[in-house]
Amino acid sequence: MMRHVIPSVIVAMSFTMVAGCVTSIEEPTDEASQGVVQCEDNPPLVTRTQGFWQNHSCVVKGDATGVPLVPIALGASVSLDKPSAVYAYLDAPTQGNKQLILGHQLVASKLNAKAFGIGNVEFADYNADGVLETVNQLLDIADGLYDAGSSTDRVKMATILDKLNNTGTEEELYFDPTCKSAPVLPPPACE
Ligand SMILES: [Ca+2]
Repeated sequence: MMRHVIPSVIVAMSFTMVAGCVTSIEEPTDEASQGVVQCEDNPPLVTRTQGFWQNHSCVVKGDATGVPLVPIALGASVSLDKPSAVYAYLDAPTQGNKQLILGHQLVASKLNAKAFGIGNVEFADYNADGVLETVNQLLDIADGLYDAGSSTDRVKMATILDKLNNTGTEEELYFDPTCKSAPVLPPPACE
């Protein structure tokens, strides 16, 4: 009896192992051959500052990633449609204008979210309810404050977005910021 049972168990096990191996080997091969890049649930928090975005209009235009990063909306009524508009907006002196102080950081944060797919990254607990807001949630709140927010709330949000924009500056870029190399598509965002 044992002589019959053991071989069949071994045969069953080796089929399972082969099936497991085939599955794990073929998936990445298929993705690589199709050029499909999987989204990451926890992508690295890559960011660049206002200064970077002001000085890399070619990236804003889409020459580095193949995807234009404009238009960038601020609240419900302002839209920066061209790289030159982004440059001019970031170049305007704030002179203590809280809406503009927030707007500068908001533009940079939205460019970071678009370029680096960091919208779903949890970053800061703006409303102090013990739960971190994601970058996208913070951007939504910031849009509302841009349209109609107190000076205090605008400065509070600007400070958070400033921190965001400075947090990932040491992370490597996946594209050539001089736009001299072939464009590299941005990583897909996870739903
Ligand atoms: Ca919260």
